[in-house]
Amino acid sequence: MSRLVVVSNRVADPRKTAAGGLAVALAEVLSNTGGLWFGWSGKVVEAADGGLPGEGEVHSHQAGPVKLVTVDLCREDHDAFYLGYSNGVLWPVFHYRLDLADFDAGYIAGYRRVNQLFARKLLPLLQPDDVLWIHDYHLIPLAAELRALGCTNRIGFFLHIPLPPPLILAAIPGHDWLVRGLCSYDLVGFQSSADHEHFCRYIEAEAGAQDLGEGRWRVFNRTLHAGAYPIGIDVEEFTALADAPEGREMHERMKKEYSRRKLLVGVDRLDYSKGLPQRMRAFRQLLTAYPETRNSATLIQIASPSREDVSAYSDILHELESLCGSINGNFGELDWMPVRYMHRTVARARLPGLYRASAVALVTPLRDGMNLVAKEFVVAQDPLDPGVLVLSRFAGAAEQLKDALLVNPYDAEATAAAIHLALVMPLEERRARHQTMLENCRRYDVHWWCDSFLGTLRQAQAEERGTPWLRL
Ligand code: GDG
Repeated sequence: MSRLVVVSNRVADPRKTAAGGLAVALAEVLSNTGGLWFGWSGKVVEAADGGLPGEGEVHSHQAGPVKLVTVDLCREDHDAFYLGYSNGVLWPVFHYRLDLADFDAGYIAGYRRVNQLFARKLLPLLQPDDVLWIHDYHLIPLAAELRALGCTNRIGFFLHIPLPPPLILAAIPGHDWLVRGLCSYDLVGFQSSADHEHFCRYIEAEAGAQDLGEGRWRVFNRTLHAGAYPIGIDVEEFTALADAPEGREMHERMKKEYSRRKLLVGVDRLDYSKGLPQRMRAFRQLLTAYPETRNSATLIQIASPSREDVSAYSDILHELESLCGSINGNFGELDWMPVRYMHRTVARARLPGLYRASAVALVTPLRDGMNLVAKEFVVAQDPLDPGVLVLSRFAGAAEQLKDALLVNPYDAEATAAAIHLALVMPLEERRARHQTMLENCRRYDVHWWCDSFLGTLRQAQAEERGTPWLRL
């Protein structure tokens, strides 16, 4: 089988457990093919130390059967490519937040420069039969840049975040350039059928694409495959983590600590897309509208630090701290604090025990590509006495986990009512809902995701040899 080359902004050492299910799963596929993983090293080189735009030192090391190759970025490239265009334009707009986008005209040049740098450094490492799998919004133009240098390998792209409807996408200056970049791939994968639908509507309306059926499109004089490939978790890996001594110990400890109360849990990166202030308002509404929950329900909210050098993130941090403080101030008792909020990263080995000890999980993003926490919560439950998932209808996961209590996170009253329902739900109903969700998580796990995406990409390879390359 041809070798797999994965390219993503960040590269994780798959041998470290902190890497998470995605890294482990990708590493497994990479190991089978003796693969290569390429990305940014995470190192920023200052101009004073010789960091030049569009240049960067390459590092390479072997992690088991997988070769990890990374490249440094200079300060100017990092700021324009990573902070500016990726996280200041694409992240907010793709999460429907035009109000938070900073359309600084200088960012796009840095974005393009880094994609060209990646293409230049990656090309000499490629073998003729390699299949390339590029990940996420940082690297949308990479296929076109590789093609411009003469690369003829098959290249697939997976977007981990949502794709907004055409009219929101069209607000980005240069959106047509961006979508031409997407159309340079042989296969483009999305998290949900809603995102896939947005892509199809955009290319039909803005680029006159022709639907060839079965996920194939004729656009910009070439053939492209597109589809929904919802990402899953590594169920076996996560179950093993739950059964490991640290997982069990955490579960026992939390059960004991909260034996008199029901535990609600939220685990998120501290990001405005995750709906944390809205969640706190819904929890405050729960305590207000259902007084019996006072002194009997505790919310543990882990908000792991993320992108702290982007200003919208410090705003959300302050808003969240102030809301948690006021809920505890208004409702807290000497022996009960309603919210335990932690702005810290918790060791991955402790997450399954925390999930399992919780009666309810609050996964209420305003917009999310998929949301893996929802799936981790389901998989960590005791099937005989499972907790209830309260899930935003705006998470990609809502297309699959239909037996969660689906909520509109903007509606604090209705979300509070759903949380109350979750807290009092009879055992039989909890079991029935959990069973169907668990089956879904098992069936559509991370291995299914890899296999189905790569299966289509390899098939596209056989079908479309000779399709002309698109130049940006
Ligand atoms: C993007 C898309 C899509 C969180 N806090 C801690 C911690 N986590 C882990 C969770 C989970 C992962 O991080 C978060 O996954 P999500 O899916 O929620 O979200 P994003 O980071 O926004 O990722 C998203 C995903 O890509 C995959 O395609 O689902 O929609 O936005 O695994 O457990 N892990 C540890 N400590 C924490 O404090 N160890």
